[in-house]
Amino acid sequence: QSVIRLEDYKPFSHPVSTVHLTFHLDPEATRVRAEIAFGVGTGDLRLDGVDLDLLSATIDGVPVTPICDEDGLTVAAADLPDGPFTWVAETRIDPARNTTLEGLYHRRDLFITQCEAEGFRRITYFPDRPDVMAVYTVRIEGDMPVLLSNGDLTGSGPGWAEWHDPWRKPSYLFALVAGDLRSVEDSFTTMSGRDVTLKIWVRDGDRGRCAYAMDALKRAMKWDEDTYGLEYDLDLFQIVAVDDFNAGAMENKGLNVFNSKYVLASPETATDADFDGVESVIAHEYFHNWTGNRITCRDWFQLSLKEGLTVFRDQCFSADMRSAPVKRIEDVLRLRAGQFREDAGPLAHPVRPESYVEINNFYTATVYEKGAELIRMLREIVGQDAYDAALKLYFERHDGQACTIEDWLSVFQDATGHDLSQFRRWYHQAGTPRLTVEDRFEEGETILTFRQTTPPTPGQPDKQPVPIPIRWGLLDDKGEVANGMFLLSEAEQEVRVKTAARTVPSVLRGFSAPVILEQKGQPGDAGVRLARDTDAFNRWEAGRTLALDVLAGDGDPAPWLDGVCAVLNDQTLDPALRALILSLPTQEGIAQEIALRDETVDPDLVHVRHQSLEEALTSRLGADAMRISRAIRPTGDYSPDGQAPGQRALANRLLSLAARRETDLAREALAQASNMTDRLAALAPLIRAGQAEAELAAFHAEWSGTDLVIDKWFAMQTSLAPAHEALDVAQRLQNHEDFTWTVPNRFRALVGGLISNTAAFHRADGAGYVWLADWLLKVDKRNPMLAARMSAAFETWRRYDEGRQKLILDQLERIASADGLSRDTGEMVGRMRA
Ligand code: B3K
Ligand code: ZN
Repeated sequence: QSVIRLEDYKPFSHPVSTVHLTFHLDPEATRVRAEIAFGVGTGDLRLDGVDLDLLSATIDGVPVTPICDEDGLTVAAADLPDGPFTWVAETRIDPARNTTLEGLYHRRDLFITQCEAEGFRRITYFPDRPDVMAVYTVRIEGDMPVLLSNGDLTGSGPGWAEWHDPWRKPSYLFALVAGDLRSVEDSFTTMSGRDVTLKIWVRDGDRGRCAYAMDALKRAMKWDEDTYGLEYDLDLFQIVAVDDFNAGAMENKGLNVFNSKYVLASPETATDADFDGVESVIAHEYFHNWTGNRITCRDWFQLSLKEGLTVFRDQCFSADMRSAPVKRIEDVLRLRAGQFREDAGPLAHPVRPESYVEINNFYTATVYEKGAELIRMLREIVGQDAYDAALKLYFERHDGQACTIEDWLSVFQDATGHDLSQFRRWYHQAGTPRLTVEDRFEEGETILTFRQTTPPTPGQPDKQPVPIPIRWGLLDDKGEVANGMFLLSEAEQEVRVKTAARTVPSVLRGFSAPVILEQKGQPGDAGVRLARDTDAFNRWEAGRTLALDVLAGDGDPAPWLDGVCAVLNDQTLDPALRALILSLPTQEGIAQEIALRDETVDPDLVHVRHQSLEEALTSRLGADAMRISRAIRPTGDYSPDGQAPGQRALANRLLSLAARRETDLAREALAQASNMTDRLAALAPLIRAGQAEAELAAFHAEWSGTDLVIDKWFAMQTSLAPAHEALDVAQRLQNHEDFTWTVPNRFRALVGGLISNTAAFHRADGAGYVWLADWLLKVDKRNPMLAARMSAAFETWRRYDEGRQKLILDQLERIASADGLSRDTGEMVGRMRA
């Protein structure tokens, strides 16, 4: 496998100014004419191209015969004019047989493109790299009512349309969508008074489920103006929802393409979490217009330049739209579940990687979520005003450019005067730093001693200290006596605070840095924080600490039970926060904690402990669970905004506990449920108890044909079925007539659902591993990106006992030695086995 290295970066040989594309759309034989204006350059002309039939090529009108190979073509320098020249090539492609869902593909009568990272080379020969930017004009010919591309519509007639995007862009932001689509229209007036037409394109029949996405889009546009002073820069902004998509969505200039999961939502079909997802993905893709499109990446090693920053921006947006502490807790849960897990295993890599085989394998939790944490820390270190000044300078200095993370850090240094040389390590060092804190009280002072280490990761045996912003507070029995922010930059440092007596430290408030905190306090400290920390995040964190003492060790459940019951009854606390505090860590979270303690993870034991703590909480609450659940459940019309989702979350958490004893309570709740959130919450205990047959059949009958809901029907069964039955359930469902493994959403629902059912996937006999490997081998032949991504289910193999380790390694080896394995999956499996 050939390795691409950051150190080998060279600018492209020839500048490009304009690109004119003409598409004659045909499912099996689309012809693409590309006219590219090249400027004066040096050396051969090397263009990327994959799975293309070259029909003709000319340079300044004179036919040329380039040397073609598997990845592209070369025109020797000797055959190129001295001055600028125009390249025209005609290629033929087969969108119907393109099963990779990269480039131009044809599914269910729609033509769809996905060009990031390297899909454009499946459309025509081109320098398919983000630092080659050009102005695109596109003509589409095809017998379909809707023919879309980037920018503004400049002309159209029956069977054709022409588009022009005035903004220079890299090829990965090119998009085309064609087919029978309907739109929902709205408009937005920008801060400078320009009217922007907004269109969301969906299939006939789906227009009724676009209102929330449209509303989120308008709120995101306004927020970016208010918060960053950034205005939209075209007269038209379009979103297309498609059912066959590998990613969540794509920020193509002026024409975002979305997985329909992040557009279509109604109270009957989408849960509160789905509404949240729509809001944040709509915002994320819209925010990319500045952080990604106007300022893009020089090369794919810089991916976090746009992704980390854009995730951070969408997190802040969502925090402003709803409860900020609750959003922070959700973001940290996600960070730990995906990124801490990745950082602790064989796939660990820095936020700015140094090499890759297949770039699609680096659209990871580390590049996205840890990348966002780094921006958050920068803001923490320099302060909000300096952060604002730095962002202002970033857009002034780099608008229209393809940049590096170094450029970004230089802007921060120049704008704020902070020396960020040590901060760079955060981008280059993989692994999650461990932070320990010890406290002592001496002569009228509370002394906090902080220490940091970062464990070795693949290719990086030795680590240097990183700057860790630590927000802290000190609590006594009346409340908070002091607080502050400390920047730990050395391996060990102390903070001294004058206090009258010993206080209880609350450190890393708001999760001010993406580290694993080990707190060597006194018994009872966590209970104090859970009861009265002024920082909501650390109240939640204290509950989690107490729960993990029971779940990952042999701690006494009483402090956790006492603490969370007190919280439950605190009417002054946001119900959403109470619901989070009342929830146990996931089995994945427990496994991570056990692994951190250098103990072997036994998935069956984790499952048993998880169940018994749920049981203990159920007993403790007794009749209170249903009483409070009923009292807090919102009545009246469903709204995904405001207090209602938090109230539902708490009501449903309590229902899940109460229904452990009495499944009839879940049946009753199901009968009364009037929205998808409540329905799924009521179904879950029945599925867990293996008593949902009739209910699942009724659910299926009601929603047959509504793909996103049928996805849920598959996912809830494989993810919630009792561990010893779940694999059988999955094997039965994969023969269901609605199961189409070639549709990524459906595949992820069933297979991803089973993987998330940890005790089932990690069955001691290895049947779960064999089953997944069979699927990966099958999917890899069609859609390598999807298979490669799913293969990360195996990344935790070192956590388990020798028996399971061997069973997983056997499957990894079997995959690695399969004929015709893709570069994508080959790289993943190779890294996991290394
Ligand atoms: N930039 C796209 C992701 C593309 C995935 C390519 N494998 C969506 C996003 O991050 O906004
Ligand atoms: Zn993104």
